Order: sequence, then structure tokens, then C-alpha cells
Amino acid sequence: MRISFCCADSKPEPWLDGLRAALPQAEISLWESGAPPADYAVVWAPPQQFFDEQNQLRAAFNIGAGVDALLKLRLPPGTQLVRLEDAGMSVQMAEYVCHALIRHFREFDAYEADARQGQWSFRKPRLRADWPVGIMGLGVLGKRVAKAVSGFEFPVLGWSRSQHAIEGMRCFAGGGQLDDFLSASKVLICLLPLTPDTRDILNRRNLSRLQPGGYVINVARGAHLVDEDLLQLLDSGHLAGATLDVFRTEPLPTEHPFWRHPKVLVTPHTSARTLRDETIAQIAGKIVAMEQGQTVAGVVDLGRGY
Ligand code: NDP
Ligand code: OXD
Repeated sequence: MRISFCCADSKPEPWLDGLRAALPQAEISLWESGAPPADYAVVWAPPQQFFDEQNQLRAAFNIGAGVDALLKLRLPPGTQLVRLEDAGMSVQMAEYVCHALIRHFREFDAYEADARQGQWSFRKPRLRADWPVGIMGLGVLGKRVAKAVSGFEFPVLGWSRSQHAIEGMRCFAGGGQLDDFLSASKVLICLLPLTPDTRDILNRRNLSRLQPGGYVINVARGAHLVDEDLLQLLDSGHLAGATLDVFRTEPLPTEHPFWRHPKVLVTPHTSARTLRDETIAQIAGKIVAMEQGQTVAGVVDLGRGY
């Protein structure tokens, strides 16, 4: 069995060593043009040429959860695309979102500013009941985040494509229930995949429906958010702030207003990083299962885009 590794932005040697240790029976190499056809690929942002040449793959394993960039490429017919499922990302996402939520809810940003001025001043405690948290996307990451947020006793709501029933939270589904979900939420967390249906979903129409003083946390993809619409709603006062981890252009250009906006906190696409050991273990396990004729979880439905 041959496995080809083609990942932009990752030092290949530790990945190749890890994959070889996990799959000693396989021939594993760093892809170069003209390489013999492989059975499986491990990829992140490969060039189109990779799939044009490696056209006999049974499966291509993405070393990330989101496959929007891969779906812009022409995949070889018959190749299954398999995404990363959790592999240590969901707990990181829960940490990140809870930090952003609690930093805003408890006004730690304001206390930090006070402390720098040497000021000892209390703020009135806020009521959790007034801060319903809406989570868009109830998949692997959204569900873990919902559990973590519920642990802090915020009211939690969720919105997904199909109807879910999750204890302790109100679940909404589909376009028909989007407005009800938004108007019942004050904090909005985006954990959707980027698809034609979800692109630009954090727009003026939808963000205006959040409760006054709303707060936005986007940890999914930059193209979910219409930047100008968010800025206008922050400046008009309808929204109180935003924590943004993902952007239409990454790295976020230095001249982008988000960097300097007093109500926006920017982080560099770091909310849930791919962890090498967990990722290799998951992919190796799936390759072994596929070799034994088993079906594996995490196969992307190309029609729906996630
Ligand atoms: P999943 O595929 O497990 O979950 C996707 C969820 O979104 C599902 O609940 C799905 O609904 C819902 N959904 C999809 N399309 C729609 C739609 N049109 N309307 C309503 N709901 C919809 O994905 P993950 O939880 O693993 O990851 C989510 C995203 O997070 C990734 O695609 C990626 O873009 C982003 N991400 C960001 C990272 C970062 O560092 N910032 C790291 C990792 C991921 P249903 O349940 O009905 O199928
Ligand atoms: C991912 C990411 O999709 O890192 O895994 O954004």
C-alpha cells in the first residue's frame, strides 16, 4: 500500500516518521510530481496538480476538520474525501469559546483596562439568564462547545441543518427556524462548515436579529462573516463586540479595521489546532479499517459540502 503526503505549511519529516511508525506495512512518501500512484493521501491545501496526477486514490485524508478549500479542487472520481473528526480539536475549541464568552460576560477586558489605570472599581454582576448563547453548527465541535458552555450554566441554544435533540438545550433546525434561533440568542458562536448555504451567513440581516448588546464569536471560516456588516452593527451599538479567529484573507491584512477596532478581538486561526499525534492515530486507524473493507466515519458528502 502506498501513501502520499502533501501538506502545505507543515514540516513533512515528523508527519512522515509518525505515519511510518503507525503504518509500518505501508510505503509512505512526500509527494513530488511524477511520483507513482498512491492508494491513500494525507493532505492539507494540496495543489490541483496533486489530484491531477494522483488519480487512483481510494481516499484522501484532510488533516483538518473543514474541507472547503479542498472542495474547490477537482478530485479524482471515486476518491473518498475524509475529514478530521475531533482528534483533540474539540476540547481546544471549547476552551477558546468559553474564554471568549466569559471574558466578555464577566467584563474582564474592562477590568484589565481598569487595572492598568490602578483603578479598584466593581461592575454590576450580570445575570446568566440574560445571556443566551446560540451555537450555529451542532457537529463534533459545536456539541462539545455546547456541553462546555452549559457547564457554566448559560442558557444554550443550537442550530443545525437537521433536527437534533440534546438534553439541556433548545435545538432549532433549517432556514425556517433560523430567525427564531437568532432572536432567542444574545451570544452567537459560528461552528458551521463553509458551504454555498452557509457562506456570508453572518450578515447584517441575521446579525441584526440577535438580542441588543449581542456578541459574536466566529471560529469557523472567515467567509461566513460579512466584515462590513459586523463593523456597522458594532458601530451602531446593536452588537457589543466580537472575538474572531478566522478571516476571509489569512493572515489578516495589517490595514484591516478589525485589528484596531476597540470592540473586536483578533486571534490568528488558532482556536483548535491540528495535533499531529492524534491526527496520525486517527488517519492510520481509518486506513487499516478501509483496508479491511470497513466503512469509516468522517467521509465528506460532496453534495452537501461537509
Ligand atoms: P461537523 O461536520 O461535525 O458539523 C457541522 C455542523 O454544521 C452540523 O451540525 C451540521 O448540521 C451543521 N450545518 C451544516 N450545514 C448547515 C446549514 N446549511 N444550516 C445549518 N446547519 C448546518 O463539523 P465540525 O464540528 O467538525 O467542524 C465545523 C467547522 O469548524 C469546520 O467545517 C471548520 O470550518 C471549522 N473549524 C475551525 C477551526 C479553527 O481553528 N478555527 C478548527 C477546526 C474546524 P447537521 O448536524 O444537521 O449535519
Ligand atoms: C480545520 C482548521 O478545519 O484548522 O481543521 O481550521
